[in-house]
Amino acid sequence: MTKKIDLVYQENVAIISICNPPVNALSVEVRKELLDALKEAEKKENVEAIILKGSGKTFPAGADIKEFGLPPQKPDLPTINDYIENINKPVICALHGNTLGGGLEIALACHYRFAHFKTKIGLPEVSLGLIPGAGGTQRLPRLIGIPEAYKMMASGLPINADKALKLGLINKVIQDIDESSIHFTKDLIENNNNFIKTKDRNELINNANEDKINITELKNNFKKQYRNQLAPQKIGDCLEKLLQSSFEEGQNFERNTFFELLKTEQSKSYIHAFFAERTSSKIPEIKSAHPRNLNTVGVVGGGTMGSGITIAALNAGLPVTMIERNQDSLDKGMKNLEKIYNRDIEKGRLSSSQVEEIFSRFTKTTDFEALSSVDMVIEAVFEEMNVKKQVFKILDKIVKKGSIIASNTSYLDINELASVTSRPEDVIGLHFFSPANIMRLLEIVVPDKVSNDVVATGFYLAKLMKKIPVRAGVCDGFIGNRILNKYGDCAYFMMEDGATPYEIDKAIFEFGYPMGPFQMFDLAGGDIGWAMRKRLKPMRDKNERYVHIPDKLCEKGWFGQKTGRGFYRYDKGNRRGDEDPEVLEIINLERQKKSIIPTKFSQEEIIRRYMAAMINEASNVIYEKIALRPSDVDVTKLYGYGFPRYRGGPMKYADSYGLDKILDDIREFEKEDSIFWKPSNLIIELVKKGNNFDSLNE
Ligand code: 3H9
Repeated sequence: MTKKIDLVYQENVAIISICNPPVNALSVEVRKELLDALKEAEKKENVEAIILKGSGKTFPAGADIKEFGLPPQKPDLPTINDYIENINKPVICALHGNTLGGGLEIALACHYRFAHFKTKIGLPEVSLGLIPGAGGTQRLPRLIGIPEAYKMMASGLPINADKALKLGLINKVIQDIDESSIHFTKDLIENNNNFIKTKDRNELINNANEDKINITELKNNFKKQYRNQLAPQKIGDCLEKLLQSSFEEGQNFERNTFFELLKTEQSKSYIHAFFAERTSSKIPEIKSAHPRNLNTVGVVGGGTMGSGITIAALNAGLPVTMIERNQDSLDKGMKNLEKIYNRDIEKGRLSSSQVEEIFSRFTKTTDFEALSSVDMVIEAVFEEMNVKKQVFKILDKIVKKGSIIASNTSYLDINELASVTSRPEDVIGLHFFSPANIMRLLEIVVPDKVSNDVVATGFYLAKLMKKIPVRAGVCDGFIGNRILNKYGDCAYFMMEDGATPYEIDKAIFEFGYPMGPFQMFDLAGGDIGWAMRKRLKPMRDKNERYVHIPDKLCEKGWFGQKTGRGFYRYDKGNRRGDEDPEVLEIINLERQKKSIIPTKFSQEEIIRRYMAAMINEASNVIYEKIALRPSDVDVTKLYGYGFPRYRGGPMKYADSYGLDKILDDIREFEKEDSIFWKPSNLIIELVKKGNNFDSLNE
């Protein structure tokens, strides 16, 4: 086994490097060897100081998440941190890369902390449903005070080295890890510097009462901000303990709380999401092919989607040519871009010179010929097969051999689009989500004849754009929208059967979504769903249940937020929307027409049906190999549709709820409507075998 720790001596300084690529996670081997190295360096008489650093790209980015859930193995991290803190020689850590979680907790126990100017420093345990479990909640506030420490731990967001210096978290920002840390360590030795252990720094804690720090109030604020999440509240409990007891008692309390959280469904779901999003780019095509050259991109369309895609490509460092059919549309596209970049400048996200550089890579024209030499064209024109086919025919004639022709369609058949070109092997679907410059999900839709290197290029583009790619097969709506249509229908059925749109939205919001389905329909624009329903009408089984209410609203021109009315009223720019009695009247009329006697739906019942519809269709999507694995469905729903991350995604939720119970629910609803609620074969098979969705994630 390769060594995880490297110990070298440079005159009177011991240098310990942690080598466990890719992120130097603190696995049991690392911990064992680290403790041995610390003991050895401590014992050496001529050693006057110890430097601790990470080799390669980073200081440790945390505990080894793969070990969570396995029986704990000694030595544990708190023991190592206590050991470091109690060494009688100065222990200095030289931080770089991503100093996160357990990595930062080691640093907090050291006597001095130097950080390379590019270091990111944070305690992201909340993003795994956990709290820092190796002294972080007790040491960080002793260095930077309770409010700042609570903010860092509850948000999980890293700070940069300058901010860390300002807060008092580190002692020095350095330019070079090796030279500067040795140089400053020698300074410390020469000046015979006395250090104070972090656990003994009680000044900020003792001042907490004087400073009127109210942890209950902070906890309440975070309760609102991090709705339904356990860990931010538990961090507050640890901070209360910090004020009431000794360091050791505080640390024990923290440790117990950490293990308590590790057992929760929330933490398991978060950890599932962590690995799911790193698995989605592991696809068969990449094993056998390399990406094609991707140095220039063309975008056809300057509307909302086209502009968003253009910005995503520009921000990824690519030169982009935007095409529109006339000057007027081109000017509108340009305005879209300027609006977003001006906001970036206003908010300090980009400087004027950065934006200038970005625009120097941007070309706009109405002449398709300008695309002749680009490596990839992404079509983002009106969502209508014939319009897209026209564009594809033109592109086929113009773009050079070997260029990739991609469509941003969110529903349409990419095989059909590919068939109008002379090179279906170059055609792929790249389904961006709106706003495309912000939303991280990218469905990469793989038609029958596309070549593997084109698929690999799609995944490469996602990486350049820092997006989360998910491989999808061709079907109406691919993974995300196909499933959305089913639970959207389920929401319509509940509305027609007796629940108001507002009751349904409230239930879904409380389940953890940022908004309910009717708020989402209003935000996206009712006309989009309406167009899709009209397109699918000829294919619809006459016996299928169909709810006319959304069409009735569309017939009135009520398309949601953009028209001021939809399922909600948006008077005078009110974007939250008010309940609308006229909508309730329309619903009532429709119920009367169909002789439906309204029934009451509890929140629990709404969730039960909504989730069953979602999971059943998701299961079909996996069964038909539209999604490669259940975790890809989870990633799609987490990143594109607002599924609460602390529930891990619909497939993880199904496993937690019990697949047999899901099947029971579906069979119960099947008695009302055997077409809509036909149980998925995959669920039936899995339940028969006593398996769950996770068994298919390998
Ligand atoms: C903690 O520390 C608890 C303590 O308070 C208490 C303990 C008692 N473990 O993300 P990437 C893998 S909780 C195991 O693509 P990047 C990852 O799966 C932890 N594996 O790289 C991937 O594997 P693969 C607190 C890990 O450069 C590969 O490394 N820390 C871990 O885009 C590359 O990862 C965190 O929550 C890990 N800790 O981003 C930080 N981290 O190639 C978690 C990564 O097989 N990590 N892997 O798919 C991150 O946020 C990002 O990895 C990081 C680098 C920003 C560091």
